[in-house]
Amino acid sequence: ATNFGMDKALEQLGLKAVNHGTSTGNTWYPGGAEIASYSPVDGALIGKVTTTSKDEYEKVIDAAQDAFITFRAMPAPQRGEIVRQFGNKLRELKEPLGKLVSYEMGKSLQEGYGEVQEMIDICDFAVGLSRQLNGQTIPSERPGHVMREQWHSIGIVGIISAFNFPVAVWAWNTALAWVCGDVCVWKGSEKAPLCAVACQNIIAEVLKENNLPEGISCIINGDYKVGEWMTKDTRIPLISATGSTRMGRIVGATVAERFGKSLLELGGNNAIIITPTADLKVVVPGAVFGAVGTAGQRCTSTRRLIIHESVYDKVRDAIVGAYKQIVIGNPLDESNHVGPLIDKDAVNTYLNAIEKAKSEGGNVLVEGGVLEGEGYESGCYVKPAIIEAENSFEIVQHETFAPILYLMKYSGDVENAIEIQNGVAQGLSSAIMTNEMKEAEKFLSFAGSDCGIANVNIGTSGAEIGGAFGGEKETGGGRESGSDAWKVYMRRQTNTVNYSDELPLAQGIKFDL
Ligand code: UN1
Repeated sequence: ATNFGMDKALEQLGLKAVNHGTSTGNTWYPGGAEIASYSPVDGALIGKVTTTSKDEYEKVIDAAQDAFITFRAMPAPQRGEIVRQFGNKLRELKEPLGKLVSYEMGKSLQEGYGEVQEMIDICDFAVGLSRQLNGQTIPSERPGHVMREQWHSIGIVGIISAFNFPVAVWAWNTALAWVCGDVCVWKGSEKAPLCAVACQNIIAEVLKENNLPEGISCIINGDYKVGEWMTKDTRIPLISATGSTRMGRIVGATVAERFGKSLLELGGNNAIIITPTADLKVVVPGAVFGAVGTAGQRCTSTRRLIIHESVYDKVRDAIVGAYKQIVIGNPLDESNHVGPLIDKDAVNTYLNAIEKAKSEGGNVLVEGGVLEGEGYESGCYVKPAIIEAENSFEIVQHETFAPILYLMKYSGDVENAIEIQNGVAQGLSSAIMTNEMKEAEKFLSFAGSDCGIANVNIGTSGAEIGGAFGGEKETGGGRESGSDAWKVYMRRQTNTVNYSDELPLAQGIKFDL
């Protein structure tokens, strides 16, 4: 039994008390042990999902391999039509799916809907892309020759995703992979297994209505061992993995060992530089939403504010003042700003990080802590904290997936702030707040931010799907979503065609027989 009108949403999404966690589309496999999904919102059991056996995994991969042979032969715009229908189904089910995301993961309902909107947007993007998987022609140095580049489907794409975006990250990958002619096998997060089943139900209906074979969209469920079957599997040419740097290091090495390709989307340690000319009207909402949105559990969450000493007190007071307005509570109630963390382990990690920051000399400006009492029974609701810290603190160098914001000062030129901003191992998202054109351009230049995302006068989180999403250094280097990120889902082929009657060799080489 669930509260907050969730019963209806679960029914609309075809979810039951116990669900199969293994599927090749419209075929579902019974699986073994069950993973129970408890809501961090109220601690209630939402449902259970069975895990995939090795035997079933083999059946899934067989189905995917077979489906690939059919699917890659379908014209790309026709595959785009499938994705268009999928996007329409998502429009119809935005409310229940957004609610499930909010209830199973804990993010605010607005953000749950926002996540489904990202799925819809990437579908639209992919539909257009399905007519633009263009290669280029290249001038040949030889007479009577042409060179060109083609993009071919790659095969099975293995997707490993995290709890924090339990539906959108899958869609960023699948919508592109499908128009590219690939088939997908998805291991969703064990912390949000019902989201994966709900998504599979939606796409399965589209595939059935179009008489498409099993294997185009597959899900598997289980712990890291199930993920390892995929990362070691030479039948899967591309693994797209989103999660911690710790996980990515293992996945990247395993996939590289067998010469597979990996697209890694790992941790961030995102900062906003606040310069003397920064506009507080922009700074405060940007920094606060960045730090407390999704309870600080986005890869793009704002973790550090690097503030010029001349405006430090003013900015600090404004941010601390804004934190007093934050309402923490049931994320399904739209009057609350911040919901719970994903689980009690996350709560402990959050508490430990605050202790660590204090022991390293951090000065707490806004106290953290776990909320108790009515409405907070799940034990997962925490207070967003603000701590004055040094960039060199070990805990500041580390990504803690929780609403903890570190404040630090810089003096002198923007170069000093950029050095602090770049002085971490991660390189996902970054921002500068300034009205000085030269500062903004320096920040965006080759000598500026070293991150995959660099923004001016907007915060670090809330990227649109149209851009390539991802980052450098320990963030893993992968790019997904918009721009030309689709190319990683295809294999590139260079063609040279000779339409002359001679065989001139390249580089002017003569080879007379
Ligand atoms: C993530 O946290 O894994 O830019 C992705 C954002 C979202 C995506 C975050 N569009 O915050």
